[in-house]
Amino acid sequence: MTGDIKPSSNTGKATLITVAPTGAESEKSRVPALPVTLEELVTTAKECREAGAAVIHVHIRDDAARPTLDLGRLTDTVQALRGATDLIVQLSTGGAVTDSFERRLAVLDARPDACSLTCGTVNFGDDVFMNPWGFMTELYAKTQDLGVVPEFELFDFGHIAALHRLLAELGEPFGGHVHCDLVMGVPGGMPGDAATLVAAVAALPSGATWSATGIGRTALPVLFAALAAGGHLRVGMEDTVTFARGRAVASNAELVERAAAASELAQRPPMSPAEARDMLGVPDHRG
Ligand code: KMH
Ligand code: ZN
Repeated sequence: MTGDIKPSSNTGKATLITVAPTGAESEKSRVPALPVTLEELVTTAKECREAGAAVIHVHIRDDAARPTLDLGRLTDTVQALRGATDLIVQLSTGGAVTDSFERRLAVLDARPDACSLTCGTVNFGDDVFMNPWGFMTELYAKTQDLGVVPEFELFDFGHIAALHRLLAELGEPFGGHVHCDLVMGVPGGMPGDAATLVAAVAALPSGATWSATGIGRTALPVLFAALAAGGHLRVGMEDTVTFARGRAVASNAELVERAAAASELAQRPPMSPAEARDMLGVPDHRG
């Protein structure tokens, strides 16, 4: 199962920065800076593009700021983000832990550039984030049919084994390139530390590129470990709402700015969306 990708294989290359601005877990009433309306999301997207992001990982909310997978809203969101920025628009197919498989599959009908695809079930705090094999394969086949580029979300080592099986049984993804995101530090998933990151990267499929994100207080250790190991970065208020001890995140843009500054220090400056499309095999559907 162990791939031959080297932890340093991206060294010297630009850094892909993905912003995950909203998520499904934080409440607007507790986190006022969270972008929940379409207008707030578009403003956030423009600021984050300016700060160095190339991909936006999108969860949306309803009029009461609750997570929703309403197809009309998702379609409008894809169009609005495409109209306002050149970011790669990646819709979440994870949704909230309460969302049905049917609604999660239907997300692709909003025709995003890309989508998340989680490679297994994981304990998720007090909840369970369900991704059984049958759902994974149906979702993957639908990405291939509709021409949506999947990003493989890996919360634990078993997910890496499931990714190998998925590729072996269903073939390569649309776009021809495998890109993974290590989601670390979820209570119930793999820990967010350097040793775990290096071990996970060593197990990825040969030729895959990868990003990493650390949830909560693992955000910075994972960010620095990912840069040191030659990986790419995901940051945003989906994953952390604390900028430093005792100081709330003021905006998604400041998280992207911090990631971009760290990338510059590592001499791997942020990648443009056009460069990211080339690396990930994502067509440009704008006009
Ligand atoms: N909200 C989590 C239950 C994804 O976007 O694909 C799932 C999640 C993963 O955020
Ligand atoms: Zn998500």
